[in-house]
Amino acid sequence: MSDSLPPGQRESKIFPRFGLTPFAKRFPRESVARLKITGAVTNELNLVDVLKDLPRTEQLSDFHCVTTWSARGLRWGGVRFADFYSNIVVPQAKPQTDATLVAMRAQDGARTALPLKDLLASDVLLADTLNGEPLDVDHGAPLRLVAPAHYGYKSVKYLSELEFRPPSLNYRVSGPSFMDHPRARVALEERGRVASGWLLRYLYRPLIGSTVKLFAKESAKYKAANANNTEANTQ
Ligand SMILES: Nc1nc2c(c(=O)[nH]1)N[C@H]1C(S)=C(S)[C@@H](COP(=O)(O)O)O[C@H]1N2
Ligand SMILES: [Mo]
Repeated sequence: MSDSLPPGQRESKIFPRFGLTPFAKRFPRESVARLKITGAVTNELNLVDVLKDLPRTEQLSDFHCVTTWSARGLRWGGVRFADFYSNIVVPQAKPQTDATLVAMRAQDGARTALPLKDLLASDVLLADTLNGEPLDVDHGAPLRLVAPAHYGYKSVKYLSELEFRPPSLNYRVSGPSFMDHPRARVALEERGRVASGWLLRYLYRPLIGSTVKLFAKESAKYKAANANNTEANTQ
């Protein structure tokens, strides 16, 4: 967190549920935090209750969506990715030394990647709480990545798989590949792969309002349907 916002960002008073429009209707299939560790590792892992027994931390950070809205001062709780990596991934999965890129996948089908060195930064978390409450489904329950120095699309919600791989740009991403910069650092305005960052500001900004509305509408529908199910189950 700092006083001024990164280039091209504007403060949003709310922290909206957000993403590429096809994802508005998609939700996690399960509420248990399971995480697969796959790829260039000696042992693939199928972890359940991922953060159990790991050192917990809380941090305040701003959240910057590539479309230019920023939510400020979010208090995330969870485990530092670096602690998860050194306590679980290294001893149990034994990644190969050239596995320096991590492809991330989510229960809703979202996918992106970050270099391992970016994930090992001290402000990158595997988070399961927000502002002192368990994560809501809107913001990524049961488990999400939080990488505040990178645009929001790297902070994968409903995280389900980490694939360790040798570096290459050929991993598949959620949307058109030009929209996914390999590092997407906010401070350098790395919004997309080809177009210059400042140009994308003007292309993305007009889409914010309708996207926020769509994501909120689908979330309300999903929550209403779930409330009915829960009622039916308890009768
Ligand atoms: N699984 C998943 N992760 C995702 C998205 C998504 O649609 N699905 N959207 C991304 C985008 S573009 C942003 S800005 C943030 C939004 O996080 P929020 O919905 O908690 O505000 O999540 C990112 N991670
Ligand atoms: Mo975003």
